[in-house]
Amino acid sequence: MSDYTPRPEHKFTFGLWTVGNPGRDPFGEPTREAVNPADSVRKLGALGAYGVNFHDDDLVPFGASSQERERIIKEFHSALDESGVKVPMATTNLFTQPIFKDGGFTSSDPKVRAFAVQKAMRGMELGKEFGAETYVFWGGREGSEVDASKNPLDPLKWFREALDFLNAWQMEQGFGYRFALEPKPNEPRGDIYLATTGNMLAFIETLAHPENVGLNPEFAHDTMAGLNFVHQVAQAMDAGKLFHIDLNGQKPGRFDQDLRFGQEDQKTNFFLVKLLEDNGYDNPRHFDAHALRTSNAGDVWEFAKGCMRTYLILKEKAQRFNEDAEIQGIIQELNGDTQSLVGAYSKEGADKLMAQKFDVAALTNRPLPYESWINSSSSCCWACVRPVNHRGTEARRHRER
Ligand code: DIG
Ligand code: MN
Ligand code: MN
Repeated sequence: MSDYTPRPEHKFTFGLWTVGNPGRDPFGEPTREAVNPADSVRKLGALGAYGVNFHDDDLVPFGASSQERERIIKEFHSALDESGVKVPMATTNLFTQPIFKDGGFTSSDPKVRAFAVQKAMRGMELGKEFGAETYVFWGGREGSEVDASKNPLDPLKWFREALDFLNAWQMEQGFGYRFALEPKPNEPRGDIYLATTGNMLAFIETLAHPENVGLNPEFAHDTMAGLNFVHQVAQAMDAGKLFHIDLNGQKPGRFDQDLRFGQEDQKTNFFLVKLLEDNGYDNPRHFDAHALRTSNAGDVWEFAKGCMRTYLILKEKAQRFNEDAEIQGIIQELNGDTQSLVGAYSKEGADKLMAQKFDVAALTNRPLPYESWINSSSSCCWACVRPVNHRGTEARRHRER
């Protein structure tokens, strides 16, 4: 029997806002009691999680007194020390308070923009209090419903100004943060600026210090945009910018469901885990997901266990995929010719390429046995990719194979 027990070395992390989500939604009141951040830390530690992340307001409520802030910080430190749970990432809530109703960094009001930058500075100080190394920026309110309201170039200019200021400041403070920008196409705004991983990658290169600014792509967000999330993550990885990742479940064409990792598109989840593990991704596997509103307090921790267990099952399936002789035989047939006939430019290479003769008919008719895959004895690998243990005859068939 495989061991799907999460351990800190797996680097699974959860936001306080995930396991602490009280079940409120736009159409309904909370279905669960609020969870004390220190209790979340202890329970996540007991489940084998590596870390916990927070928005500033998740830990220290907006407007809390300095005495309350000190008490909370002391209690949180104790829980972290007792459990060994780390704080790899922190971020700022620039989306709940009404002041940000028309944006924080991209508000048309310069005082609101300045207040948002100040709040982010204080959030960075709080994150550094607990050793956070990555600072995420998700612009939940950085968008519009009325494009007549502002020149679309201004929000980009204002967002850049905020990030360049905050990066220069945190460098001067010696915080050593890496910034991870998180795209989303819409919700809660009608449209959100810098909507996808590709938009963010291009935007990063316009910043004063792009070197320590990368991506925090989220499974649900690029999926909402109708994109192949694995391809998005691969491009961030190719650019050396996959600083963090938000894992969850999502049906295409729906609002941001933030479902348990593996609850929906397990095939894409499989290829995502395969991409991360095959390429040595070594940053946190962050579950930015919520238990269903129907879950009671106990079921929330089953949700947390399910996120981590799914990842470990898919990680094992990816290893089996890579070791399966029949699957690798098909891949060899498809991709066996690994040479490059173009390569780095040279005059000789160009002359040779111009003179080369190609057998277009043969190249056109080369077999691409994608369909044969499903009929191979390994085809049940798609079945056994499902993050569940097979029962009865299916289990025996898998064991005997
Ligand atoms: C939403 O997907 C956002 C917020 O939860 C948070 O700012 C960020 C970090 O995971 N994801
Ligand atoms: Mn989301
Ligand atoms: Mn997220």
